[in-house]
Amino acid sequence: MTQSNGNTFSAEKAQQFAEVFPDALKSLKEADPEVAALIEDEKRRQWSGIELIASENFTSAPVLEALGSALTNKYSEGLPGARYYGGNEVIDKVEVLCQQRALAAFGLDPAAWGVNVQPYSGSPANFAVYTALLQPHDRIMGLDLPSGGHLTHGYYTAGGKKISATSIFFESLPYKLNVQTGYIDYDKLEEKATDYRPKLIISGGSAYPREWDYARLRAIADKVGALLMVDMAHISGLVAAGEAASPFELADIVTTTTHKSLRGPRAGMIFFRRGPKPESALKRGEAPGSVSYDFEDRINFAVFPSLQGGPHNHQIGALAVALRAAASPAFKLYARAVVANSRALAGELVRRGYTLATGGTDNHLVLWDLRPEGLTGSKVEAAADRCHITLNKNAVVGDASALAPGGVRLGSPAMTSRGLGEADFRAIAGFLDEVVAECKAVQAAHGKQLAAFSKGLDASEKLADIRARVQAWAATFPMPGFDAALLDA
Ligand code: DSN
Repeated sequence: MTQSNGNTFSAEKAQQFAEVFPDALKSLKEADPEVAALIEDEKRRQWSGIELIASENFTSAPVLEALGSALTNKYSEGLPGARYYGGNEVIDKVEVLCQQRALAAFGLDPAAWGVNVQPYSGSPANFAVYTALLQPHDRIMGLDLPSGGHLTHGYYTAGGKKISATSIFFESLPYKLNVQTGYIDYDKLEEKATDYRPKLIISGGSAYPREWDYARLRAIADKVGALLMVDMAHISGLVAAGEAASPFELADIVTTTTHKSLRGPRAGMIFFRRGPKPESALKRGEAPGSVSYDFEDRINFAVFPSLQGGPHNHQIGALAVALRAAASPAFKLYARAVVANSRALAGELVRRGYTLATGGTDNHLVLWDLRPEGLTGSKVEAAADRCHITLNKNAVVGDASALAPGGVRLGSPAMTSRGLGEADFRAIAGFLDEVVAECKAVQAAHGKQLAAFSKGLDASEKLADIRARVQAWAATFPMPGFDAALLDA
């Protein structure tokens, strides 16, 4: 037997190998047609619909190649140069390269910022920061989940049931939106923080369509003696490209996922300040140059050994590939288009008479308030799903119940990765307008009760017609990551 690298094996060895590991060199399709077929189905789903989940993206073929590589085989607990396993000379290079590219992508000076690229995703990254910098039951303040915050920033129900581990292991008090404007209520936040004295204030969210006022957050954190962490997961691609304000000017710690607007593999990163503290960060009595940040060892220790085991080296390799791309001029054009497209979508919805939270957007997402239409987010999500338009229900400011959110969240990163421009996003607003009109008609005919309403959606010829047109339209755009022409018929 001869492998393509020229190595030859005796017939006996080849036979033994085939017996003990028959699938070792087969294609997925040969070895496991069932899973292969499901992957083909998912690729077809992604390619032939309109993907508007604000936290999703379509990553590139090289990122997928690194993600599906032999890097996944290696254990490498520890950090480059200090591992608990042998054989890490190559993995060390991969991780160091990833770290260097992470700092370069965000324009950071390695003397002032370090990064840990091992978190498996955003939630583990955030919990590692809390584990590193807080004591159990220390106080945290983050944007409330119904206001567009994230579970990991702390969440308990109105009845006091602690939902997020952040609220179980630490004490959390949310800050909220101004119900009149839909913008973050920084004055209230300051008032609450002054009373509550949190150790950590978290900025960042999953459904906030506006810029963050980092200067105000820094001032509040300084006033109450808190650290400031920015979870930039949603906007990290925009930050890398200079299309959103950089949190690095003012934050102590910055966390992110890597698969949203950054368009990498599913993973997480923690950036931490290092080196001497600037004068602005010194406490009374501390001489300039005499005090350094102490985050690095604590964060690295929290990631491993406190919380995680072996790093997912295939993710780290794939992230290195994505970060190289994120530093390119083409990515800057992409991020600019993400914001322009989101604004075009928002503008067209407003032009058609719809209501958006805050009236518009500064970033990659639009929060559409459907209450004036007499609809819930769940109903519009269900109707859009039947048209192969993927979006998600979302609370909007003033919602009485988190169980029946009054809006939907729309995002531009994924479809912008397929080359769509502003006119195309206005066309998407047109499809959404049709979906909402039909949703209203079905509700009028079948009533608000979910089972009857769902039956009405299933029977709607109008929705079937929209689906056919959406699929034909979506298939006219290029697809990153794989060749749609090669999908099984
Ligand atoms: N689940 C992500 C989102 O949709 O925003 C946040 O982690």
